[in-house]
Amino acid sequence: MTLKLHHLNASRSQRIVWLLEELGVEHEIIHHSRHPETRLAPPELLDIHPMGKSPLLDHDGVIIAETGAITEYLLAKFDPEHKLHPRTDSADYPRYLEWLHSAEGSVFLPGLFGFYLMNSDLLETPLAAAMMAERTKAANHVEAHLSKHAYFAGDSFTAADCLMGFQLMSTNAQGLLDDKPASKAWLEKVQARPAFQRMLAVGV
Ligand SMILES: N[C@@H](CCC(=O)N[C@@H](CS)C(=O)NCC(=O)O)C(=O)O
Repeated sequence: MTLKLHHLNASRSQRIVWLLEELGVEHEIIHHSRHPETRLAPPELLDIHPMGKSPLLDHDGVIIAETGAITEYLLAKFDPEHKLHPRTDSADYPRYLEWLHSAEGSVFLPGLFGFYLMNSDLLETPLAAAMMAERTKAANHVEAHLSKHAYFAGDSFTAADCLMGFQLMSTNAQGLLDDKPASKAWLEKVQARPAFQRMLAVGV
């Protein structure tokens, strides 16, 4: 069995590096570097998948793109004891699924749009203001949830925490968690995990 992750530096592919470390499954990381000016992925990723983006998982020659799909695939194959994902009959399952997909959906998209608007020098526009309002709404939603629950799916750490981690780390790096004590406390807690530290050692 061979399991390879095509990982792009400074990207949300680090969520899968972290998940692989949490799973403890043997794997290889293939590093790719962003173009220093455009910040785009190198063209060699286009030889692997038509979208040319990272993460890309290669399991025995089968290529899988999209973080949520890669996560569900890895858990189905390598987490038979459900240590990192609740069983479908668990009360935590609906919340788990919702956060797993929020990490690339409604909670994440306003920040991504904001990044594109900033790069295009369009921050002083009604669209940028609308995106900022959406981003604030999402950050408040995360904070309210983490004020009541230890982890995204409930009382236990799951893959949803790995996926939401990038969102909270980047929000924190921009100083936007300064008035969000529950989000900050969650971040400190998960950053102390050995698998998170191993992810950092891989080079994010
Ligand atoms: N929806 C995809 C997004 C993948 C994606 O956009 N990856 C970014 C890294 S954060 C990328 O490869 N960007 C470089 C490029 O588009 O050239 C997922 O969930 O994996």
